[in-house]
Amino acid sequence: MKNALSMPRRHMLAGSAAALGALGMASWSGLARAQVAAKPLPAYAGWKDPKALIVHSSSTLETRRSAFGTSVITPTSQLYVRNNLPAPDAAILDNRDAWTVAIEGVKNPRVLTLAELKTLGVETVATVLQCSGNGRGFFPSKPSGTPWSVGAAGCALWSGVPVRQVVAALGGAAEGMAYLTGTGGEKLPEGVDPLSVLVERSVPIKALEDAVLAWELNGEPIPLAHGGPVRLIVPGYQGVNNIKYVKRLALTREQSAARIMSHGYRMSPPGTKASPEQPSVWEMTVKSWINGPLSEQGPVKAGLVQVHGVAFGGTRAVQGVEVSADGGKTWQKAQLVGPDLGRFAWRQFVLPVQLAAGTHVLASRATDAAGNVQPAEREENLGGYNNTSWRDHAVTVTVA
Ligand SMILES: Nc1nc2c(c(=O)[nH]1)N[C@H]1C(S)=C(S)[C@@H](COP(=O)(O)O)O[C@H]1N2
Ligand SMILES: [Mo]
Repeated sequence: MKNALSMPRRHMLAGSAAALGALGMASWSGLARAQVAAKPLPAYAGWKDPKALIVHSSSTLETRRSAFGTSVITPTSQLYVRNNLPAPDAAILDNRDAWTVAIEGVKNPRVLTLAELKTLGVETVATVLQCSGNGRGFFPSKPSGTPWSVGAAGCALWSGVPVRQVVAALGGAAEGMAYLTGTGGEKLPEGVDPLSVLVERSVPIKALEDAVLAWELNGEPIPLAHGGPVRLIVPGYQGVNNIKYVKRLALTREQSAARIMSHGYRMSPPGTKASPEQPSVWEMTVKSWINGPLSEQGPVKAGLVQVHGVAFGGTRAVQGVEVSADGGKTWQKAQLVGPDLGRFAWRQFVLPVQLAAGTHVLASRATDAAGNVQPAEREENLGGYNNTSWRDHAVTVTVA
């Protein structure tokens, strides 16, 4: 857990560096932890489980590594939250069925209410939702943005109407469309260029085969924090493409001109400036990490332990996972456990290991159905996106 301390410390520095001036270094990290623990959940997410979450800010809540457990679905009360703009007023949930989504770029464009969308089809998909900045906290370059560890991710069930059925009901795609573009329903701050703040993202049009306009999350109407009344789910694609409180869904010729599309969320090589020619964060790539045992709840007992974690392949199924108990020198095949909820969901894996007293570095490395192996090293980039490095995600456990 090499970054467990650097995150709260950095977080605290932004807030109250002056207050610490009088304190000795010994109380530094203890106070940092206490302050983070004391940070309350924001009102729109006040129903969440505070013990399972790290509150980075009112718009960034991270699931604790120790909270992921060994079953497949992440409970909604523990799921991370990331908002680029303040969430809309909760009043938008007063009459969910009256919420409208403008469907454009089809032969017969229409504004449909949620009640009307519900007549067009139903499908449920299990998918990993992961912020492209998950793992940013492990970048030594300290990119700006939330220094997430592993918890800007979860695996959840989304239920709604397949986008392909909505498109078919409206006469099919108009000619020449290349992208599926979703627009968030937030109220934009005044006095700024709307394109500089609008949450609008485009994904390649092929994504509409699997995309869903969802109204339920894990069997309940989607809470405001997660994009209710209606959210665009693009299974296997990085979090930012899954537009919350979606107001417009368009098939478009070009990518959105919003800054979050043109310059934000690009894989910009170090030393460059973000620009539209660089790859956007679209499909996720193969990744895994260990969730237990962890030393954060105290020393692990010598003897047999069940090393467990999660693995996913973006739009591809997980083929297998290997676990190392010696920092990546030797690997053993782990067992996939729990129900297989389809290629977009994560798999839990486990490997029984005998651990002697001492310090051990546990790592996991997943392979997807196309044979892509999770890399040892992260791909350096300005924004700290798409960190899939198994080395960065290794955990150090102290066995007593
Ligand atoms: N309308 C809207 N959709 C959005 C966002 C947003 O700020 N507004 N944030 C995106 C980002 S960056 C992520 S990682 C996910 C987070 O989803 P969650 O808060 O449900 O975990 O939503 C995406 N969809
Ligand atoms: Mo994100």
